[in-house]
Amino acid sequence: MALTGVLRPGHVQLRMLDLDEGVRFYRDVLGLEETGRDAAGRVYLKAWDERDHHSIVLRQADRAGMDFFGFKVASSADLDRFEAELRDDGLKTERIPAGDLLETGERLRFELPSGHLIELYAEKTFVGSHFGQKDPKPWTPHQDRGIAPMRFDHALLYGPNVDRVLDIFTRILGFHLAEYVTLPDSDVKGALWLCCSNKAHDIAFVIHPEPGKLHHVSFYMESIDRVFRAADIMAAHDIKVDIGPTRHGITRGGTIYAWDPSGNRFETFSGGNSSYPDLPPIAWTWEGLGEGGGLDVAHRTMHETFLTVVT
Ligand code: M3P
Ligand code: FE
Repeated sequence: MALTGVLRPGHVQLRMLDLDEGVRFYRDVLGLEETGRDAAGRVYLKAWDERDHHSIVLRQADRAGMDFFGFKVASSADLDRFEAELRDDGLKTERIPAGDLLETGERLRFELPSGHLIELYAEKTFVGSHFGQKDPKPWTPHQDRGIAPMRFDHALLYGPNVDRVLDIFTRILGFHLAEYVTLPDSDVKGALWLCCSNKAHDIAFVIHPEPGKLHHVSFYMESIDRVFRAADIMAAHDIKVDIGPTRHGITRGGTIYAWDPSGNRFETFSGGNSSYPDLPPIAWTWEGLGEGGGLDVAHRTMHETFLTVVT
């Protein structure tokens, strides 16, 4: 297998100020499918093209944001190997027993120097999609229910020590840097788009004084047409939109940034470039991010909310 070690983003747990309202949004407006509820009251959901048990976990809380981000790894031997390497690097790791998250094996958890909890796990129950695995049909009604993204795609996280985060992801976890932004009049990398696959990115970071912050969780749409359809559905449900529809120069993805009812930003994202570990990263200046259209190709400006509104 060419893809080894960390395979893909697997799940995020999000905090909802009103869980029922959050479930109505993620299930009925975004169009994810509810796959379970646990004894702690958490609600599990997946998108129509995802085949593992869940990708989004919602829980009731008194502040919004993200509890943790999990990546699926190829084998439990990878958990042992990454645990040893993370510890050698001075990071504290913790094992969370199988079954703590529904239908999920043991998780290896550590805190990044940016203040985010990252988890690695090797096992999650394969529940399949409505297409089935044999002679799949080309369409099922599930892919037209609500905004209906294909999958959870990535997250953009805000916090300090982005230089250490880059080192941990590239040297230990085997990611490559696809694109980055340097800070004004500086060659310090202040924003990173990191990949464990050959997608445009699997996780991204922007430097920020407060640790552990969420900028957005992103959902992959089949086409830019579906991003425009998402804009219609957002309007019909009075969902508050931040930016878009437009294109990001960085990743070249079609996008809308909008807010869920708890104030967590989410993105409907389509297309985007591809990346490979042998290619040098694409470099953006701070001016390139704003006036150069890195953030918003159509408007070529820095939106104030991009730097200030996080949960
Ligand atoms: C993304 C993202 C920016 C480009 C972003 C591309 C923020 O998919 O993470 O939103 O300049
Ligand atoms: Fe994004």
